[in-house]
Parts: sequence; C-alpha cells; structure tokens
Amino acid sequence: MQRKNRVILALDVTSRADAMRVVESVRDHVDAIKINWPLILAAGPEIIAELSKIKSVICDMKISDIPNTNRLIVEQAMARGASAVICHGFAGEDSVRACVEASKGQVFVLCEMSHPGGKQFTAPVADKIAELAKAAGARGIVAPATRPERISELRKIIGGMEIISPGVGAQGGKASDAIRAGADYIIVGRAIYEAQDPRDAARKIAAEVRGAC
Ligand code: NUP
Repeated sequence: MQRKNRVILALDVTSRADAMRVVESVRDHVDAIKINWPLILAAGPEIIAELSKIKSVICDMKISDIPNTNRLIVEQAMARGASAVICHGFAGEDSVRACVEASKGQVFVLCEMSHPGGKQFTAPVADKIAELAKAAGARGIVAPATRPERISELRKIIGGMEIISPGVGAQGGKASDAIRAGADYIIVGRAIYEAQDPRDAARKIAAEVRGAC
C-alpha cells in the first residue's frame, strides 16, 4: 500500500456499481480500499480481484475462528488479490498466527474497537492483544480514532508496526487527532461514500491528514 494520502477508504456499499463509482471518484485521494462483509456478500468475492487491480485491498473480515478455518479464509482472500486482511485477536495467539502464516505477514489485528461497545470487552484486553499481534509477527493493528489517547498507548506497545485507525467522521473521530496520536493511516467510510461529493470529501480529509503530519 502506497503511503501517500494515509487514508484508507472503507467501502461499505452494497452493490458493485456503487463500489466502482465511489472508487473511481476518490482513487487519487486514498491509498487503499478496505472491504467488509456488506460488499463481499452483495457483489461476490470476485470484487476483491476487481478492486485490487485499482488499489491495494484490505479484507476486513474480522477473522476470529480456530486456526485451520482462519487459514482457509485468509487463503481465499489472498488468492483473489487481497493485499492484507484484518483478524480479531481474542481468538488467541494460535488463531492469529494462522492468519499471519497464510498471508505471509499481511495481517492487521483488531485490538480495540472504535464504537461505544468497544469499551465493554475489547478495551480491557486491547494492550494484551497488541502484545500478541507483535509476538505473532502481524503487520499492524487496528486502533480507534474515536479514542486517540488509546492509539498513543497502543503505539508504545507495538513500536514501529503499522496502526490503521477507523472511527473518523461518522463515528465522531477526527482524522488529524488520530494521525497526531500515532496512526499511520485513518480508515474512513460514510464520511466519504455518503458525501454529496465523495471526491471532494476524500480530498479534504487527505488535506487534513497532510496538515497533521
Ligand atoms: O473498531 C473498528 N471500527 C470500525 O469502524 C474496526 C473496524 N474494522 N471498523 C470498520 O471501519 C467498520 O466495519 C467500517 O467498515 C469502517 C468504518 O466506517 P465508517 O464509520 O467510517 O463509516
């Protein structure tokens, strides 16, 4: 993934046509596309291959199963051209290691979720999950832009690993706060794809990020 805009588009639209329309309009202002179950289920898994011809694709399937099933899921995503996947850490180190092995290290481990409920169960164990992600050889972690102070704390645990950070815009987080707290990339969905002018919204967010660097 190119480190130019430091913005990852969360493409949670539910048709191939909408996906291609949004991507075409914002492609100059984002570095990667993160897709999740809504688009994969609506458009079919071949959307991974189609989008990966345009930009790096991160498959946010929040993989959280036993090691063998994790491996099978990651292999399917990588075979279609995904450049990275997102897994949960709570399933344990062997499950995370299976994702790391199947993706040759291209895994982001979700440590602390960005929504209010993320404080309930993920926040209390997030530091341990960050340690696990480091020990397992993951590429990076997912940390909440809605709580920038947590990005800084998790950064101390993982050192130079990458942090990608959702929660900007619709969930109330601010791009510049997340970047200043230590995020490498912010993840933005609705604030871009639901905007009247997605290209302009993405351009403004990328400019805010540049200003914070
Ligand atoms: O903790 C997380 N919070 C979160 O919002 C982990 C995630 N992977 N996400 C994802 O980021 C979420 O599933 C969605 O795809 C995106 C945020 O979208 P939006 O709130 O910017 O629309």
